[in-house]
Formats: sequence, structure tokens, C-alpha cells
Amino acid sequence: MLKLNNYGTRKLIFDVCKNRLYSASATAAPKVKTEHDVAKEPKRDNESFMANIFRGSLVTKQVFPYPDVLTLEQKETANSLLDPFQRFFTDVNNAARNDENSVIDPETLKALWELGGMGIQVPNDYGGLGMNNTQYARLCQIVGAHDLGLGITLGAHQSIGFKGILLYGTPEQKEKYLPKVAAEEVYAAFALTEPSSGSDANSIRSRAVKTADGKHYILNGSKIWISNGGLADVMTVFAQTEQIDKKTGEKKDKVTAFIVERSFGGVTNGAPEKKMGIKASNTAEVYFEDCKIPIENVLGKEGEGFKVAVNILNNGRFGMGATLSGTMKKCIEIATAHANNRTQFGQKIKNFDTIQDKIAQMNILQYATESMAFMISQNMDSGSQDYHLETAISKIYSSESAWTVCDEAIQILGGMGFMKETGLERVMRDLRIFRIFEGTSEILRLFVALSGIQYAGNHLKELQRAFRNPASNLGFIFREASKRATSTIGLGGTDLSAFVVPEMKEYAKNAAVCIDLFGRTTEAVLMKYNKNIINEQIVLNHLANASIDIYAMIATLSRSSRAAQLNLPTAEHELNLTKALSLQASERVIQHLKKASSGQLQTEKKMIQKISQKIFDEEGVHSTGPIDLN
Ligand code: MYA
Repeated sequence: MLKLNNYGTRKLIFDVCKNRLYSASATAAPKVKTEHDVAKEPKRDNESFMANIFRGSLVTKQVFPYPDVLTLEQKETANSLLDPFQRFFTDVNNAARNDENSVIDPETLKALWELGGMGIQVPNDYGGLGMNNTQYARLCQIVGAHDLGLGITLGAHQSIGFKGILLYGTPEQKEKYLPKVAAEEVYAAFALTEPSSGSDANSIRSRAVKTADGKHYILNGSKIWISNGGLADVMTVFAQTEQIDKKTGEKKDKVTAFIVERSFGGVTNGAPEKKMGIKASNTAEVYFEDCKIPIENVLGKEGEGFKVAVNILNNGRFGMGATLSGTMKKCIEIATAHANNRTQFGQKIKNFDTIQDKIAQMNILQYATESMAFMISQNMDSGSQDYHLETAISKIYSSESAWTVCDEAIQILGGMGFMKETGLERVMRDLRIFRIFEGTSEILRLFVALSGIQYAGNHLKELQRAFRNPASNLGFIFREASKRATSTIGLGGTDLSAFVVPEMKEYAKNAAVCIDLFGRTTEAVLMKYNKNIINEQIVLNHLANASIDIYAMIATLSRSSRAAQLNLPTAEHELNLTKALSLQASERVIQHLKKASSGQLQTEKKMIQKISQKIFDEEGVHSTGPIDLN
């Protein structure tokens, strides 16, 4: 889908959108379904709230009421670990020292292993703490509040390093590797990125060739920027392998995932990279030279490694949201402690509107980030398979919000914020990478918009099919027609009022208006651009931005309503945060959606292309100096 210069690969079926749904084309002769069409058809209902709003449908199972999946016992287990984790960060770990030394000392790491911190989600039977995603998310918050550099050592190990073994491992693979990576001080890493393959993860060049006896693969290639690359003895490695297409018999390179042990031989790594932030974590190149991998170390199916890679990333992304919600909380604490005490112009700076506005905005971003992360983790814990869009949204939102919150905290502290001793400058350096790794904000925005649009396109195709045989699809057609008719004349439409407490009804209405406009705009851009939508990145970004704000509104409406229903002591504040967010976010959504379908966008796009082309040609700005008339 995101083959940015080769949109044919995804074979999106947008042709249906060439014509208006109710036009003559809808009754054209039915196209014979190819196997590919059938394979692409949804096999079960997609429960993702976000995917469904792309097609104008409201599927609320994942979002209302706010999930609460932990049993009392699970809550207690997680809580019992919060204290030891807190104590580890206050008594043992020293984030500033780790940053200064660009390494975590062995005693600190040993203490983390002893706490069970490296195998939080590994089942007890394999020596781990056996926690689910939500319990893990609680611990991530503590990590995020104290040391992001150490968090990457921990996250690269379990959120992606050996996550593939948990998700795809055979019983033998689990038996062999999980005890080691959970408790025996064996580090894991995730080796995907290569010099020529960053966002375009499918284009890796590392190759593994099967031996003549079929018992091994021989791996050659190199990986860059591998977190824990210099520490790991077990790695999840992705490489091209020759596969025979079952349908055509053609030979084709496809990615396969492998569990690679350093002890297999031929595995070396470069020196630790010198980085802007997360210095405490080890980042290194990893080289594979004739590394002999037993066939039983293929992870998942041969040729299906790309799916393994993206699903590991999808599965781990909520952890980043949880982690960064902890980071933001800490930044807010530092900023408020300062604002409460700092006097300027004869009064505490907390009395100034500007500072109040900053602090409130920071809390809104933190609240929304946390609400999303725990909504997703709990959906995953209750068995949902449809969380890809939501985790991508949460990754974008949390990494961008944390940056803003930390930046504003520094601004509130003024000169003091710029000093090393406050600790915020380290957090800011550490945070910069979060918008880049595990999928850049840019690539994930395209992923969100295009995946949602593909889902909407499939729905339109279904509708077209129904029109070919209206007699047996009357109910479906009628429901669609009435949905469109009522929303066109401003009646009916989405109603969220039943899901929120009475005082939030008005705000739920804002979100509902956005959802309706979102569905209509998605359909309109599909009609307008057809399959060329893939090349309309600005339109896609507007849709993605609108979807992100909608998810933030929904997650907070749901969580704050729950807080009010339970009469929590923080309920009033949570409702206020949600109200403010709803007012601001709904305005942004409407702006983005207007932009996405505006006729002016193409004129603007041409202008931007012209300007940027000139700058690229010149490799820099192109203007005559203001005091130079030559
Ligand atoms: S690790 C390196 C991270 N690298 C990336 O994230 C790479 C980003 N790129 C991509 O994700 C993909 O290449 C994109 C797809 C999205 C661009 N879920 O033709 P396609 C399916 C499910 O669109 P492409 C790092 O940084 C798609 O449906 N399926 O693919 C670690 C299609 O299937 P089908 C997906 O154009 C840093 C097929 O794949 C997804 O090549 C350390 C092909 O699709 C998806 N997402 O590009 C972090 N995407 O054919 C430490 C595609 O059936 C962790 N597909 O239709 C820190 C954690 C926090 C700390 C914790 C502390 C406690």
C-alpha cells in the first residue's frame, strides 16, 4: 500500500469508486471474483472503531464503555510490582549517570533482571512475570517517568526483540528461548532496518539461502541502528528468501523471519552509535556473514516475514503510548513544581493565563495519550485482533504529544529548563527519536489513512455488489440509503449520547459531527481520486490528522464518563480535560476535513511542488540576499 512510487503492488480495488454509487455503473455486469478478490474480502467483522468510521459506520464495542478488563487479582499483581519498580528507579538506577556514561552499568541491569523487568509478559511457566498488556503498560509508565534510555533497552528486548517468539513461536521455540530471554540475562533484539531500507521495510536486502539438504539457511547481510545490537545473543532477523509462488510456480524473493543466535557464528556488531538521546541504550550495526540458521529457527511461515515484522510492531506500539504518558506526567510535575514557586512581576507565575494555558494543554495531551494506550492494551487483552490503526494512532499521538509537553515544561522553567540539572534537556533529547523509530509519524499517518480508506473502499465494493442483486440485498441497501439520506439533510447521523454521562452529551455531539463528516469526506475523496488517492499524501495526512483527533476525543469521552459514573475523586477534572479537548479537537477535525476535500488543495500542491523542486535543485534556499541587489 505504501509503495510510494509503485501503487500497483497493493492492488487496491478502488475502481468501484469511479462512479457514484447510485449511477448506472452500479448495475453493470458482475465481475468474476478472482481468488485474490476472495482472499481480500473480510472474513469476519472488523471490530476496530477507527477502521469503521472510515466507512461511516459506528462500531462501539472497543471504545464504549471504557474497557476495564483486569480482574482484581491481576490489578493486585500489577500493583505489587509498582513499588519495587519505583524503588529500582529511585534507589538503584541513575538516569543522568546512564546518559552521561552512554551505558547502563552491569549492576543496574542485573537488578532489573532480578526484578523480572526483562520478561514482564513472558508466561510464568517460562520464567517470566506473566503479565498481560495492561499490566505491562502500568510498568511502562514508571519506566517512562524515570529513564527513557533504559526503557529502550527494556523495550527493544521485550516489546520487539523476542515478541515474535511470543506471538509466532512454535512450542519448541518458546521452550528453548523464552526462559533465557525472560530470566537468564540473555538480551534480545529486533533486526529489520538496513542501510537502504528504513520506512520501506519490505525492501531489505539481507538474504538467506536454503542449503541443499533443506536443513539450514545461510544468512548474509547487515542491519543498522539495532537497539541492543551490541548486547543481544538472540535476535529476530528479517531477510529475503527465495519462495515459489504456489499459484504461478514462479520464483520470488519474499521476507522470512528467523530467530538467530549469536552462537550460530558469523554474527558480529559495530561499536555503539553516538546518539542525540537514549544514550544509555545500546544501538549498533549488526553483520551476518554466512550465518548458519537451523530451519527450525524460521519464525512464522517462510515467506511471511513481512507480516511477522509489522505485526510485532503493531503489537508493541501501545507500550510506547503508555511509556510516554509516564514521561509527560513527570514533565508536568516538574513544570508545576516550578510554576507554583517561581515569582516574577510580583506574583507566582502559576497565576498568569499563559502558564495556566500551557499546563492545562499539557495535561490534556497526557490524559488523551494515557486514555488511548490503556484503551488499546485492554482491547488487546480481551482478545481483539483489530487494533492496528489504533496502535499506529497512539504511537503518533504519544510521541508528538510528549515532545510538546516536554518542550512546554522547559519553556515554563525558562533558563532553568535549559540547564542539565533539571533533567528536562535529557528527556527532550531522549524523546526526539520516538517520532522516528518504530515507524515514523509520516509513514504511520499514511498507513492509518490508506488502511482506513482501503477498508472503506471494500465496503463500497460490497454495496456495489448488493446493487447488482437488489432483491436479495434490500435490507442492506435500504440501511445504506437511509443513512446517506438522513446525514445529507442533517438528520439522524451518529449519536453518542447514550455512551456518556449527561453533562458530556454536548461534547459527544461534537465528536459525532466529526465522525459523520469524516465518513462523508472519506467517501468523497475516494470518489474524487479513485486509486490515485495513494499519491495524494496531503489529502491522506489531513484524513489521518482528523482520525487521530477523533480517536483522542472518543478515548477521553469514554474514560471521563467512566470516571464520573464511578464517582472517582478525579472525575470533575477528567471531565474538564475532555471538554477542553473536545472543543479544540473538533475544530481541528473540521478544518482538516475541509482541507482534504477542498478544491484549492491541488493548486496549493502544485505551488508547493514548484517551490520544493527549486530548493532541491539548488540544494538549499533560492533567494537573493535582502541587501544584495545583484
Ligand atoms: S524497529 C524498525 C521499525 N521500522 C518500521 O516501523 C518500518 C516502518 N514501515 C512499515 O511499517 C511498513 O513498511 C509500511 C508498509 C507500513 C510502510 N499491520 O504494500 P504494503 C500488510 C498489518 O502497504 P509497504 C525500530 O525502530 C498490508 O496489509 N499489516 O507494504 C525499533 C499488506 O498485506 P496484504 C500490514 O508498502 C526501535 C502487506 O503488509 C501493516 O511495503 C526500538 C504489504 O503492505 C501493518 N502495520 O509498507 C524501539 N503494514 O498484501 C524500542 C502493512 O495482505 C521499543 N501490512 O494486503 C520501545 C517501546 C517503548 C518502551 C517500552 C518501555 C517499557
